[in-house]
Amino acid sequence: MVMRRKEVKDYGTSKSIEGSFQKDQTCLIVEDLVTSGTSVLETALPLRAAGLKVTDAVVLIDREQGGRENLEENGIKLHAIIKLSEMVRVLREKGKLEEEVEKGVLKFLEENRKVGVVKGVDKSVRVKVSGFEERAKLAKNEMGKRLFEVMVKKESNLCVAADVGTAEELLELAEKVGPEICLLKTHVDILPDFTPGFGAKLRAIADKYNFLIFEDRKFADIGNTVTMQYEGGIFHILDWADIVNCHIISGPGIVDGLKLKGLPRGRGLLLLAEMSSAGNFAKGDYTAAAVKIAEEHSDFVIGFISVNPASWPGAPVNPAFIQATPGVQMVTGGDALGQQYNTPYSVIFDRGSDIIIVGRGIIKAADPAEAAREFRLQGWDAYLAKCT
Ligand code: S5P
Repeated sequence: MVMRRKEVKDYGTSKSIEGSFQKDQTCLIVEDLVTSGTSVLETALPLRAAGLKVTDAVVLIDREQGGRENLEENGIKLHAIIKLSEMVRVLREKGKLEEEVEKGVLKFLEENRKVGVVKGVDKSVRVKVSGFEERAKLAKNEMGKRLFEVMVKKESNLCVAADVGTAEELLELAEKVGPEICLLKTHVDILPDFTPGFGAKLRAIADKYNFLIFEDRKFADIGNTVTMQYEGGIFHILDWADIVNCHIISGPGIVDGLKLKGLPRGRGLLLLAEMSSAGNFAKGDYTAAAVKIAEEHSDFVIGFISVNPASWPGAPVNPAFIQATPGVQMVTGGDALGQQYNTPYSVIFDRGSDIIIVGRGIIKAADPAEAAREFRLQGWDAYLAKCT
């Protein structure tokens, strides 16, 4: 028997699957009940990623709310001991349930027969999603277009967050994960051994493996100040980062400022429309404002850092924009400092994102190259599933 840990607190050392198993063995999932199938799918993901075959799931109760269909779409046959509608019928026959309760339950089931994997997403009204090739043609910014093209060429919608301790480690990591990624995300201000030559070294690796460089600077100041922060200081971000991002807390002037420097150099900008951390304030009107600013600056803005763009008012938003989502691990959970994780499938398929941003799930893995490959496959499969 193997067990999936629902919450993996320390991703560096703990394994998400407990128990003794070998690659290619078949694993049966056992759950108490199934509603939409999300929980079973979230269990299947890391099991499959570890090389186990998952083809069947046994549950006691099928609540008949789309679980069977959702699982079948993901190659898992559901075996339920009893359906909820049968259960209430038996209980009623044995005089253990009031007729009114039985009717209420049956009415609820009828009204909620097919739910999507994520609450509020009705699969029956899901719109067909355009592929990245088509969307590349819509992108107004050259860097946005290039990113779509790299994704298609490499069959990768994986961005690695290279939050390692030194510049040397970062360059080593870039070599290892380079073949699997479309984007490498950096935080240069955490590197104690940063030198002016860093940008050129990273650029050489990016060119070798055909990925883009995204400095996660999260600019947040007024337009005039960010022009200096972008171009100057010791990091000279403008010289080597293809893409940067900014908060919109200071208003649209920040985009004007960054655009002034970045657009002539062919760079692109992502706006932080949502955040992955618990209790953050980037939601509702704030998110809507980010979309508006992006539309007004679509020559420079290539898309958003987002968490659940499928739930935005008026979604889906303009397909010319790319959605990139942090807070991704093979299992849902979080860290001790507010980070919240969703699975690649849930991020791409259910929440309507395009790119998964994965940090510790890859950089703390025993074999980052192998972990990157696994995340790439999961992310790309979810994208393909969405397109069909
Ligand atoms: O809302 C956000 C936005 C970003 S860019 N939440 C985030 O976690 N990020 C970044 O994504 C964060 O700075 C880090 O570099 C990465 C997530 O890393 P992980 O180790 O939690 O996967």
